[in-house]
Amino acid sequence: MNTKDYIALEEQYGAHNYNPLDVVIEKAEGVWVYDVDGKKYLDCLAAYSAVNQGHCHPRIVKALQNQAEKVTLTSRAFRNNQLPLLYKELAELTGYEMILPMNSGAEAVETALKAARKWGYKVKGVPENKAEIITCRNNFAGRTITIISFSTEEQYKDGFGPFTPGFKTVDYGDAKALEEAITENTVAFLVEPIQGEGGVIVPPEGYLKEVYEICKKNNVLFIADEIQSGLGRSGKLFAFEYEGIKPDAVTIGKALSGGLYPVSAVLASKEVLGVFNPGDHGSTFGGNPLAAAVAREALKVLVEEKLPDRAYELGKYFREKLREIPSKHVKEVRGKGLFIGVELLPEAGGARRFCEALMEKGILAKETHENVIRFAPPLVIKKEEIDWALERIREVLLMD
Ligand code: IF1
Repeated sequence: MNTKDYIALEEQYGAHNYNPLDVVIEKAEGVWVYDVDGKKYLDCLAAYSAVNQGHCHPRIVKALQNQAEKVTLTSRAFRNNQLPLLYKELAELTGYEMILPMNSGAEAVETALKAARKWGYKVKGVPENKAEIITCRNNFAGRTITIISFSTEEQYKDGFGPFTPGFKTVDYGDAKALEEAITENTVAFLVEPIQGEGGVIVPPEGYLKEVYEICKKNNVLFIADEIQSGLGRSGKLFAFEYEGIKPDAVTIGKALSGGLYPVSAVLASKEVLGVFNPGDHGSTFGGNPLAAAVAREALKVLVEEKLPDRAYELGKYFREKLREIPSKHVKEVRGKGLFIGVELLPEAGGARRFCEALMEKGILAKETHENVIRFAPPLVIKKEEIDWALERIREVLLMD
């Protein structure tokens, strides 16, 4: 079978909830992926930052294999010997005292929202069913009905109502808007320190610090969604570190497993996650020993290979070089670490055609929000591989 055959099968049987590039990948290693026709590509998406450690990192594969031969799933009706070790290692690495493990990022966000509401009622004293949570325009936090209830992207909501009440949105980057939206029933502010799907939007310097202080002043939980920006992607372990704040709760996922397994979690204080009593919340696979073993090794790789520092240095280099390309199409190059967005001018005709041209030259990148090309390779990328990519990116950005 070749590329066309696989695409035909997918088109025939699969729901059409995606419009992927026509590349059929059968093997991946590090920053390189290989399609069924034997063509090689540099992966500049890293599965939306789930593969920060590089595809099929040998140490994480080994951890998966070893654990898979012992025990993979016990349910949380019983205990296992991997989860407590993940808890300890995550707590020591991040400085948070309590963790609730889930599987997908959306489940971690839902968990954080439930914790915030329950904290509002049980600790802050907000009247039952009156809790309000504030989010930002152009947020992306997952695809569940509650999460799309606060999305500002019409397509993500179309046909999925009625929506979950209790959410307000404010402009991202506008601290005053947050202050004005807070009421005595506000329990939390959920924000991405860098908006990924929103187009790799970095907020104004000082914004996160300002909104953090506003939350503190109003006894409102500050929840950072680091599912995409976290775990090294931004050039720090967490993107919120750039502003010297410590959120009340953090959601993580994606690279928590290095792309080997769905693993996510909420990190918070005992005051926040302590609101859950046995039976309040859970998940069949949440906290399973296979996930825990994989996540433990994925975190060790992140730390021992100094991936946040690599992202910081190489990201700075990548962005500088992108800015040097004299393309008539480019409006702005932005980002932090290896979380890079190249925004094109409207007259460039949309980012998709540039991603298709990049694919022809052996680079896989993804457009976001029409006019932005996202460059977010695995953090194990080498400088010479960035140079290899820059040559081709230059050719594409200089096309008509
Ligand atoms: C898709 C987007 C990115 C996330 C943040 C929570 C989640 C995500 C900041 C939910 C997930 C994924 C979802 C995936 C593509 C990708 C994505 F394009 F959809 F918006 F990265 F920008 N918070 N993002 O970025 O995590 O439940 O997916 O594990 O839905 O196509 P999840």
